[in-house]
Amino acid sequence: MKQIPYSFDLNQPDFIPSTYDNHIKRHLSAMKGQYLDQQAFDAMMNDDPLLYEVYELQRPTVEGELLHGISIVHPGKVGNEFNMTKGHFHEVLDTGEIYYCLKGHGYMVMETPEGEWAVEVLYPGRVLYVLPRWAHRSVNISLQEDLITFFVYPGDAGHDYGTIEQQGFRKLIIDKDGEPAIVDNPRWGVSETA
Ligand code: S6P
Ligand code: ZN
Repeated sequence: MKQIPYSFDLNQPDFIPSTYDNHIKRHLSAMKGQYLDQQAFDAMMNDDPLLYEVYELQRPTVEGELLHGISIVHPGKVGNEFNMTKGHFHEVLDTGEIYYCLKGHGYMVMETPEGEWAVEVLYPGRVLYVLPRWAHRSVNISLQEDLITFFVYPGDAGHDYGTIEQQGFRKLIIDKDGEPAIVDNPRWGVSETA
């Protein structure tokens, strides 16, 4: 881990950081219970495709530090739902996060424990502020291009994946006649993994 200030490049077309410490790959098998179409999910599990990747610069997970890196959601669908990240609350719920979209076209699906929800559009040059308390999931609404975002959030934030794994998000993003549509998740709150 670097002990002096540093800089790095995010170059087109892939925007992979010129220096990084961790490369995380998430396959379909990491998303059990999150996609609505269970049959489509099971059929695709033979190949267990790579859905998204994260490149992280490692920093101490303490207050005052900023964790940062690149998230890449590959194009595709499971049933008629677009590829997406697992999504999470931060363990320290009162933690915000900034996303800057570098490439592609996506939605950030967000919700609070109190039942509010929001969807913001991501496209190159667009900055998104995820407020403290809001769970967040990136969805790639292009079937051709990667969705690539730069993220930064406080070092002590931590991640709570369990809540989303158990209850899902209130809203799903589906392909409706070639257009992305925001629909209610009929299984919201119903545990698939318990
Ligand atoms: C971390 C930040 C992103 C996500 C990444 C993958 O707080 O929100 O780095 O980790 O987009 O999503 P997920 O939900 O699998 O962590
Ligand atoms: Zn986050």
